Amino acid sequence: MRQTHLFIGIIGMLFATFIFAPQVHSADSFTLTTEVVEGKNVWLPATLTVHKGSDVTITLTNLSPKEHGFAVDELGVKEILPIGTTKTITLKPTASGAVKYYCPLHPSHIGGQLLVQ
Ligand SMILES: [Cu+2]
Repeated sequence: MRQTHLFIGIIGMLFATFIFAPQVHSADSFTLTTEVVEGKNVWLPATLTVHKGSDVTITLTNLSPKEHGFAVDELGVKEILPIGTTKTITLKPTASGAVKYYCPLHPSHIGGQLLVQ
């Protein structure tokens, strides 16, 4: 009986270790589209939560009737997407905080941010 309790205790501890172990995020991936919403060009989603030091993959698709771009100055990213095209980029955030992304072709285009944790 004592051995059964010991066995259950060990299994419980292993289970708890597995469940409560810190989650390690080594990769993040997102799909963004540029669209026209209420007459304004927008990248959606506007906020991407990513993890410092992880490889972030972003697939960009331009669904609007104009050419648009995607740029993140801090990470050296600048892409131009002709109408109806898709590009996949990868980046690796190295510092925590909010990093702005925007369309380099249209200052009025609503961009967004990467929240690096
Ligand atoms: Cu644009």
